[in-house]
Amino acid sequence: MNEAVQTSSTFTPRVFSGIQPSGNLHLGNYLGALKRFVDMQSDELQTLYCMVDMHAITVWQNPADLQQATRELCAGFIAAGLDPAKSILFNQSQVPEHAQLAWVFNCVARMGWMQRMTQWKDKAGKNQQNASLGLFAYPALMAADILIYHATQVPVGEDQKQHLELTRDIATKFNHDYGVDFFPITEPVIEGAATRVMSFRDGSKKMSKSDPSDASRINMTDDADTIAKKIRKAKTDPDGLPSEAKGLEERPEARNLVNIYAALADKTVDQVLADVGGKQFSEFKPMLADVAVEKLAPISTEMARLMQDTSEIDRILAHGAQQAREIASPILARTYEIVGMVGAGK
Ligand code: AQP
Repeated sequence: MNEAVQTSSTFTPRVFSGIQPSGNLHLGNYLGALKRFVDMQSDELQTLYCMVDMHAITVWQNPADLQQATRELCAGFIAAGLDPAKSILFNQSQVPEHAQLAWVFNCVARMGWMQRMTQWKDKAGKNQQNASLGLFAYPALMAADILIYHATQVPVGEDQKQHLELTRDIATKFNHDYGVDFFPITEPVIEGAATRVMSFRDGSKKMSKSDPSDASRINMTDDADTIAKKIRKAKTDPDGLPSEAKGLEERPEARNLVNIYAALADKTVDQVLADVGGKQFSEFKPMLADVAVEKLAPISTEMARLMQDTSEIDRILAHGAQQAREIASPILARTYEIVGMVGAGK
């Protein structure tokens, strides 16, 4: 047995999360995930952040675009404040243990569990027969991404809550089926004022990379003028801003803009409304544009600078993958051993 691997229910705290390199990073990814990744980076806690390129190919990706998006995402991670000396930054495909553990989890998870996933239903739409098998199995790979590191905490946006619950179900069933206490029951960390950033065009839809309307989102590569213009044109209602959060109920577009302001300004919604209650959107939108440009423009400038030297980005990713494999490899070996595979754990 591999003694280096923790097998008790008191797991050392460790953070893992990932983002797909499937297009431009947007404000939703930043506030729901990336900013939270940076907040959790600390000298006391091991943090692993991944460009999940294997998830990205569950829907068609042009190979050249995937390469560019993976490097750009890494540049975005660093520009937003992740430090390769403090956090392990890598792309998923360079750590084959993710796919290897995912196969074991494909044999633990049940078809019915996957069929209930709202992301599967949304992304496959009415044409499920034509969707990739990878898209269906996506949550088992996500469980492997997390559990291959025995990660105990996963910062994500609200939309990933169901996948995190499935990760917990897979860990529980594996532990139960094999009579072990091997995989931790991971906690989702869904915190902050903007855990679900909505589209600027429709307050009932989440801001997303795949929305055909560029005006629906702020991309992390947008310049200051574009950011200000998109905020100016964001859908709102005719009323002014309330002084208390309950005044935002039934007003999804207004609530979205206030949430974004609060998250960018590192304030609570109540603090923001205490300041801006009574103002019209014609006054509030320029305030929001100012804080958005102040926070986002330096990130996009730094991303562009980092992208001038992609060999340095590739070096950071290769080094991160090496560090990640040092953690993943003994956990995979022990998993194989538990499952009964001959030759494992040697
Ligand atoms: N609108 C959002 N608000 C808050 N958090 C969000 N996240 C995504 N959209 C929002 C969080 O970003 C992290 C990485 O997401 P992802 O790229 O891996 O996958 P996604 O959720 O599928 O992102 P998109 O933009 O919605 O992509 P498409 O359009 O391809 O579906 C996750 O933590 C997610 O919660």
